[in-house]
Amino acid sequence: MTDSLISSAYTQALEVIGAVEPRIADATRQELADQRGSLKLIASENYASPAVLLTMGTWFSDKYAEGTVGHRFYAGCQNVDTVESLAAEHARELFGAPYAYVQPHSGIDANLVAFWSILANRVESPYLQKMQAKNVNELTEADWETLRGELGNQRLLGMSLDAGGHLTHGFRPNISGKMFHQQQYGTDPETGLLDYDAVAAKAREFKPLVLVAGYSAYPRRVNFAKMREIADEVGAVLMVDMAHFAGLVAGKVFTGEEDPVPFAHITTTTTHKSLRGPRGGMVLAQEEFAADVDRGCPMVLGGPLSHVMAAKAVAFAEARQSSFQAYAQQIADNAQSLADGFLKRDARLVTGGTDNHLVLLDVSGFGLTGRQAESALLDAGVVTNRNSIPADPNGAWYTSGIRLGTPALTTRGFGHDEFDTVAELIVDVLSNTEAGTTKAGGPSKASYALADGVADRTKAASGELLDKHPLYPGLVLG
Ligand code: DSN
Repeated sequence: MTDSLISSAYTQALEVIGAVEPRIADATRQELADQRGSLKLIASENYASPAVLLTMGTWFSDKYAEGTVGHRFYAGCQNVDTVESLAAEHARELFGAPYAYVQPHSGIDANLVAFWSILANRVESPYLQKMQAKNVNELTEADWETLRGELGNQRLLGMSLDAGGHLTHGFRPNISGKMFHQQQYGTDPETGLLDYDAVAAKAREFKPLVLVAGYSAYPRRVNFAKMREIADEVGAVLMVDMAHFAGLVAGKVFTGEEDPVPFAHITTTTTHKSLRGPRGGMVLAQEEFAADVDRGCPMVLGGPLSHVMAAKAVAFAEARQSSFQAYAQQIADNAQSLADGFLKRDARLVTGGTDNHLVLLDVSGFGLTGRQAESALLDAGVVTNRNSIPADPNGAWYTSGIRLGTPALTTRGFGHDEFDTVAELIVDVLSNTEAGTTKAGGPSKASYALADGVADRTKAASGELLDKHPLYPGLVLG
């Protein structure tokens, strides 16, 4: 697609939108300017291609298509069938999966589909059929108690949030911690690394129905063959949430025992992180779970977003090109450069480094909470998110960490030198930020003071990098 075609497509689209609600057209233009002008280091974000973005803005948005390909609850779904079949076919080929379900709207939805499928597949319960037809958000504590009892009090073991797991991996307040009795595994307190023997010991003792592997803030690779061995030993289903690193699997950076798809009974993902597709979710499964996963909609999901499924197909087609493998390798190389950049400047990283797409910077050495660090960095045009570190004394709200990922800036063309400079800029900002005090004069976990001039010099330095690697270089809005 030529630059002028993309420019004119967006210019004209914004004119059409602006004629109805100019403030939305303005906000859309501003969002592009903001994304172009800041260092985006949020590990779960990326920049989708114009082809993926354009695919989402069509009349497929107007079609209801509950059900599955060839088996819909609405008439007139022949073109949605084409779209969904193509997206699933690309996904199966890309990941070598026997079965792909491309309807989930998000990662949480994909995980919910996986949980209900595992229960439906492994537990005989007429009550489950009844519950599957209900809106889970309306269930009370008493309903959950009854549900857990009716399902034989099934158990789930997942990685804890502060060790890098996700809310949906059995965090007690999340639905995953309500439908199952849950326990969590952490990481080694000394090394911060996953301790497979400790996971196995916990699994032997707890005997979960579901063992969840995968993470959203763990800066290391996981051996999924070992996780499967543990699951098999205790008769558990292995579910892997690869949302963060799906792009590294698709791009063949994670192969062999680091590729979850051959080892997991069910693999879930989002499609918009390192995979660089539209915002959405997906479930990959071994054949034995296919029929249960297929009932995701309408059992636990609303009608599929056909325009997003179309964009998933386009993104997966992109990820099947050899250039995506080079991109994925560069994501991992860049994370290494970023980690090295911090370590040589004496900053502390959880686990001492990275071998995936993210680093977790412990900001307590700068005398800051994650919240203070996140805010000071944002003032300097560096977009990150605060994150708990293992056994975090500041909890999940203020935190002691900053999570930084390389997928987005790698899309812009950043390489080793640029990421070394990014580490230098971040260390400069944090070294020049002081924690504030509360009104009562005690230490504050939120307020901070960034020294004069630091934000300006950071923006000037990052501006040079961003100008060298423009976002959507040929896109000029008229
Ligand atoms: N929100 C995603 C992330 O940032 O990791 C996970 O849900």
